[in-house]
Amino acid sequence: MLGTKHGIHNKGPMRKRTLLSQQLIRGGFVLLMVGMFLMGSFAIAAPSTLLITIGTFAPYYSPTFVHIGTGTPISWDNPTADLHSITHDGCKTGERCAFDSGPLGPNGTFTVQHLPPGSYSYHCSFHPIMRGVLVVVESGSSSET
Ligand SMILES: [Cu+2]
Repeated sequence: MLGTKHGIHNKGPMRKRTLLSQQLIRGGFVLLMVGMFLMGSFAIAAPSTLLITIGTFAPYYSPTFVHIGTGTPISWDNPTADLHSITHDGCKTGERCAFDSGPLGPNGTFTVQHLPPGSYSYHCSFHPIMRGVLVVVESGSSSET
């Protein structure tokens, strides 16, 4: 009998405690979801390739100016019907040649990886009017303009 009474008396606080823990669990779940979402988007942003599209008209390299963190690969797509190249200016001036795609045909893609930090201006050897700039910084962040 005493046990049953105890049981009844405990029901009130027990239920409150259960509700509180349910709310805590729900709150924690929401935080977990937000955390997973943020981590997911960072995970996608860091290693994904930055794509530059070659065009027949200005801006010939789009985006023309790219500010990128080390470790992010950069790819150029050539959807035009012409041959183009992605040639670091250093290859022409006799300085260090950081990258040169050579002739890149229609639907061709050229990818550069593991560029050391620095500023790289580049051009198209077929159409010197086509110019672009890569700025590589020591970080995982990247942006484009
Ligand atoms: Cu070109």
